Amino acid sequence: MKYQRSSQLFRAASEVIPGGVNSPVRAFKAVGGTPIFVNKAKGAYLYDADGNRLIDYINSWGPMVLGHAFPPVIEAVIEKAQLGTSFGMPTEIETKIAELAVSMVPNIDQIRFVNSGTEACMSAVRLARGFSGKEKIIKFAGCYHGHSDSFLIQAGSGAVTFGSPNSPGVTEGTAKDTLLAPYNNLEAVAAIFEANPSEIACIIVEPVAGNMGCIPPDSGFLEGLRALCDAHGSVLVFDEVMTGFRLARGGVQELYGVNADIVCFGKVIGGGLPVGAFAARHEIMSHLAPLGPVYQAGTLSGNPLAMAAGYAMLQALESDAEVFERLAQKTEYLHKGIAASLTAHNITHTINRIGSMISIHFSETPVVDFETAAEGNNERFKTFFHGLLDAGIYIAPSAFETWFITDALTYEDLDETIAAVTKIAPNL
Ligand code: KE4
Repeated sequence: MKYQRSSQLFRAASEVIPGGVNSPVRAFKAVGGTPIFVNKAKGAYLYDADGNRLIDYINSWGPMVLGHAFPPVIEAVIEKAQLGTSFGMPTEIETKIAELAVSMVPNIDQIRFVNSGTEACMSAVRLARGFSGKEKIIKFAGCYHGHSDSFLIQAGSGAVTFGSPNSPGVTEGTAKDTLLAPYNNLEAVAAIFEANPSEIACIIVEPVAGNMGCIPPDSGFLEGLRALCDAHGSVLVFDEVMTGFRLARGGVQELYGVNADIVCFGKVIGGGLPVGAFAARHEIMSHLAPLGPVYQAGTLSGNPLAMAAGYAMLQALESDAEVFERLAQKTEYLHKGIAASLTAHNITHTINRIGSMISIHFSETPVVDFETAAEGNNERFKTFFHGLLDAGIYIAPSAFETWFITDALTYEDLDETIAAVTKIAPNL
C-alpha cells in the first residue's frame, strides 16, 4: 500500500492528538483519504513516511518560497541554536530583521514580531481599536485571518450583514462587533459604514485573497477601501500573512500602489519557523505597549532562532532582484499548461493567478468572492487532488486554498505536473 506507514502514523497520532493533526486542514477532511506524514523535504520535494517523493505545491502553506531546507536558513538556525534557544530578553537579531523588513515594505516605520499570523492579525485589530477608539470591524466572507474569536464569524442575514459565530466558543457579544461584506463588493462595505456611522475601527482584508482559492482584488477594490477608511476615520489593515514577501518585495502595497495603515505578516517572514508580525507608521505603533496603552505581549516573540531563519530568508529575497519575476513566470507557465490540458478534455474550469499564487476551480463562473468560489464542483476537485497525489504531486487538500509556487521548482517539475493533469483529466 502506497501510504501504509502514513496510515499507521495517523492512527497513532489520532490517539493522542485531536483528529491526529495540529491544524485541521491537514486532516484531509475536505478531500477524504489519509493524511500524508512527511519525513523530510528539500527544494521542491517532499519525502513522505513511505518513501514517496512528492512535488510540493503547498510549501508549508507559503513560507518555503525559496524551497524546503533552504541552506542559508538552515545554517542560520543551526548557528543560533548553539548560542541558546530563547532568553526572554532583547537580542540584536530582532533589530536586524526589523530594520530589513521596514526597508522592504512601504508605509511602515516599525514592526512588532509575534508567533503566528493569527497573533499578528488579532493584535492588529486590537491596535486599530485602541488607535481609533472605535469597536466594530469589517471583514470579508471567505477571508481568513487566523482563529481569533473576532475572525471566526460567518455572514448572517439582513441588509447590513451582521456577523454570527461560526464556531462554538465564540460569543454573540464578540460576533456583534464583526460585520461582513462579500469580497470585491465596495457597495456592501459603503452600506455598512452608512449603517454604523463613526463606529468602524478598521477594515481587515486579504488584499489578495488566498483562503477561498486565490482571488485577486477587482480593479479599484483596494483603492475604494482606502477611500472609505479615509472618509470615515477608520484603519485599513492589510492581512499580508500569505502575500507579504511572496508577491513582491513590498507585498501587495507595492504591487497595487495602495497604502494600508497596518500590515500583518507571517509565513515567509519566519522562513518556516513560527513568526508573525504587524507593522505600521509611528503614529499608530506609538499606541502599543510599552510605549502606549494597547497591550500585546509574548514569551517567545522575537525568538532568536525564528528571527535568524526569517532574517536569512528576507536577505535572500532582498538580494535577488529577479526572484519575484521568476516566480511569476513559473506560475504563468503552470497556468497555461494546466489550462491547455483541462480544455483539451472539455473540463469546465477557471484558474485564478497572481504572482506565485494560483488556484484551480471546477466551475463555469469567474471566482471573485466566497459565493462564486463555493460554486465549484467539489467532487471533481477531490478526484483531481487524489489523481495528482497518486502521480506524486501534492496540492492543497481543499478547493478553498491557493497553491504556493516555490522558486525551487524547475520547468521539468512543472512539465511533470502538467503531464499528471493531462493523465487524470479523462477521469474528471
Ligand atoms: P497562522 O495563525 O496559521 O500562522 O496564520 C493565520 C492566517 C492569517 N492570515 C492569512 C491570510 C492566512 O492565510 C493565515 C493562515 N493560512 C492557512 C492556510 N490557508 C494556514 C494553514 C492552516 O490553518 O493549517
